[in-house]
Amino acid sequence: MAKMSNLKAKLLAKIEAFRPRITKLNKEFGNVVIDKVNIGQAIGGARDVRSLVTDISYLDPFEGIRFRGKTIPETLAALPKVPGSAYPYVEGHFYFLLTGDVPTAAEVKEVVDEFKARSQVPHYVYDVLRAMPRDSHPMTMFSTAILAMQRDSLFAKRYGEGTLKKTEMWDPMYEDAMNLMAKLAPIAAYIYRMKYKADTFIAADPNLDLGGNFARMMGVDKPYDDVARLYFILHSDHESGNVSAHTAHLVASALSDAYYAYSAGMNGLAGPLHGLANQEVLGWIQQAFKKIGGKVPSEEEMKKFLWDTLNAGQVIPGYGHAVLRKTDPRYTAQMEYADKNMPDDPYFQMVKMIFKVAPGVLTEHGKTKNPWPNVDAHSGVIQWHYGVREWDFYTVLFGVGRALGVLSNLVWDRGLGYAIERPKSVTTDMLEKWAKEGGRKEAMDD
Ligand code: NMX
Ligand code: MLT
Repeated sequence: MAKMSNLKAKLLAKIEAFRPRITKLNKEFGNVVIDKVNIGQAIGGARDVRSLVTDISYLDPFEGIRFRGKTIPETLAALPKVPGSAYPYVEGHFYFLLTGDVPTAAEVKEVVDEFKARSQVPHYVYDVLRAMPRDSHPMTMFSTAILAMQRDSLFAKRYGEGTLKKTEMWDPMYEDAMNLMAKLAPIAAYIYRMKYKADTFIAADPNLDLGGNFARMMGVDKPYDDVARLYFILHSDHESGNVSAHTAHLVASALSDAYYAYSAGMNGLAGPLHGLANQEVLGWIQQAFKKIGGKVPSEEEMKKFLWDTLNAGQVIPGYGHAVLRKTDPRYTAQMEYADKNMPDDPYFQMVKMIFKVAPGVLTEHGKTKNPWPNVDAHSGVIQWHYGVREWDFYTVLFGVGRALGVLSNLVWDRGLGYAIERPKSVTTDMLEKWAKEGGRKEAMDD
């Protein structure tokens, strides 16, 4: 049997130590109530219903995301840095999300080497991508490429052999997650160069880390390697209820493998209320810039543009959030980067101007529960600054980053043996009956 990597051995020990906690909670405390559901939540997208479990990240409405208990600044400070860069290895963040431990430099190196060994994208994936119409959305291409690789799933293969025990399922899921994680950045760069750079490709450099190689394969000079590292880490995880993570978890709960599950998650990320918002923000900012005469607008001009958008029945892209009730710390991290590295960029000035006026306008508008910016309000502007100007590619970047958290979750889902997801539905007649009666009797008796 091949020697287990440090990461895999650590993960096995952690999963085995964790399992009794889940078993005990389920068996001894399964009836303890942690939430209740009202009609508004049943109709309104299950908002705030506590019905998912993850230990990889937690989103506090007022503080924002913590990865394995650490805030974004704490995470960036704690993880080992790429030599010559102020930013951490993406590979180290993956180790951290998977295990909850900050890796040593040697532990990061092992993951860097492992990803390299697993990074060869099968040729048939390129054939599939090349057979697609060139005007297909890059998210369609990305999702298709991931799904195409399902034939190589070790989980599906082991499951098909009929001898895979429930307690062993994390192992082939881990192998699939590692194989997929190693290939996503090269696939994304391939799509970019095929679609927008006239089919010219740049080979990976075996001496570079994931972020460095992504910048190289995209054909974008420094400091885009740091932008890539920051971007992938910031987008990695946002607890389990967001559309992309939840979709992947749901699909994998049927014991579908990581390829099926992650591709499905990407189809959710491609929606404008979720990951596509980053492409929408840039288009909207540029529209404003052009309409106001090719300059950074005054506060009054910006206010008018915001009201015009709202009065046209559209949302302000990059603002609002289903859980957050303050400025997204992922927005703040990008703001700090831009303040340091591109303070005079006119679109960055626009982002700042929007931040000045949009919360007031949205509060006056009175609909959204959160008038503050989310991660997408900023990200496109940084990409544009460094020459990645094809907006419709931006969600693919989100997708590469999101894999870090989602794939970690899928490994733990199988490690802890989480059940197939199957919430209960009711009919509108039932809702109307319970509305008249002031609640469902059995639920009130509980
Ligand atoms: N501009 C205008 N109206 C808004 C906005 C906004 N940015 N955000 C929410 N609303 C409206 C929303 O459409 C809803 O209106 P209605 O009652 O007519 O349906 C009302 O405010 C209440 O919505 P909330 O409860 O505040 O938000 P919800 O949890 O339903 O949705 C978002 C969250 C993120 C989908 C929503 O805020 C939005 O559409 N934002 C703009 C798109 C965006 O930035 N998406 C990216 C989210 C982050 N990500 O990366 O995924
Ligand atoms: C995310 O990163 O997934 C978004 O902020 C959306 C969410 O958390 O619901």
